[in-house]
Amino acid sequence: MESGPRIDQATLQWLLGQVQSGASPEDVVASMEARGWQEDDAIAALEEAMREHLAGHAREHGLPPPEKVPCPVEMNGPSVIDAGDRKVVVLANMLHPRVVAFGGVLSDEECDAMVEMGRRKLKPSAVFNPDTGADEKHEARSSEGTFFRRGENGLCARIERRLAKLVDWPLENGEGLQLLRYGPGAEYKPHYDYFDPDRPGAHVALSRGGQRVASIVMYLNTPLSGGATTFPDARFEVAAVKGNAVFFAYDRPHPMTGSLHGGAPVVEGEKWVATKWLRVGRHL
Ligand code: PD2
Ligand code: ZN
Repeated sequence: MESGPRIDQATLQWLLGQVQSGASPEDVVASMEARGWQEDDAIAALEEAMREHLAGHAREHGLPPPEKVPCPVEMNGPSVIDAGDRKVVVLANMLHPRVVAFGGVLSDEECDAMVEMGRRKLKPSAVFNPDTGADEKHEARSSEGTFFRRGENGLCARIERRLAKLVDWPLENGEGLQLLRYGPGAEYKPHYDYFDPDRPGAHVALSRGGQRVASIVMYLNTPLSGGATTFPDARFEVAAVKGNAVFFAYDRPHPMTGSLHGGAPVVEGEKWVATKWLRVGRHL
């Protein structure tokens, strides 16, 4: 991740004073330009000042510092996003927790092909055990699943390129796709997707690209009933509709992100999803 320009303490304090006195970011940049700053440098300096400020605030309160997270769309931004080889629509956009529901991320044919590829290699789903660093079977997950390496085949590679463009996050920071099948009654109880850094096994997961900062769950079919992705803190859920997806981001490994989420029980029929997790750094 880029580190931005180093700014001196006096500039930092001046910038924070401006923000704290209620000046909008546009106003601050305009007054910096009036003092001879180039626009790009002014924006980078303001961003750095805000990062410093938030990291200091986090330290004071014993919280992990916030990381930069993907931002696929601003509030009241475009309703359609160009994801390279496909136009994707924005169905819902929430700031806290940070959740975006997308329509038409995958075509019907792509969904069907993913299901067929996954069907051949399904196993009972495992959960990362933060104490041992191993993936293990867990009662919270009654689905079956499998993984594809990044770029494992042409379809995975195409979807990965599209997702990277859609959420504007480097392809190399993405884990391979995970495919899950839930039968009737199967669910994924509410959980966080980040790794708890205080647990003994976390370093195993963190050694490959650092923290997870966002997840994208793509629906590969439409269950007859149930199977929504739920966000209990927001009392919000995203219905599982074939080809659609839900993106959610968490800027630090802490419940304050409100990113607790689950896969509600499938009431009737089955549910297939593909999940993409995005790391702060390159996942090698
Ligand atoms: O299948 C889902 O809706 C779901 C819900 C929560 C998937 C995941 N988490 C996941 O794969 O992390
Ligand atoms: Zn999850």
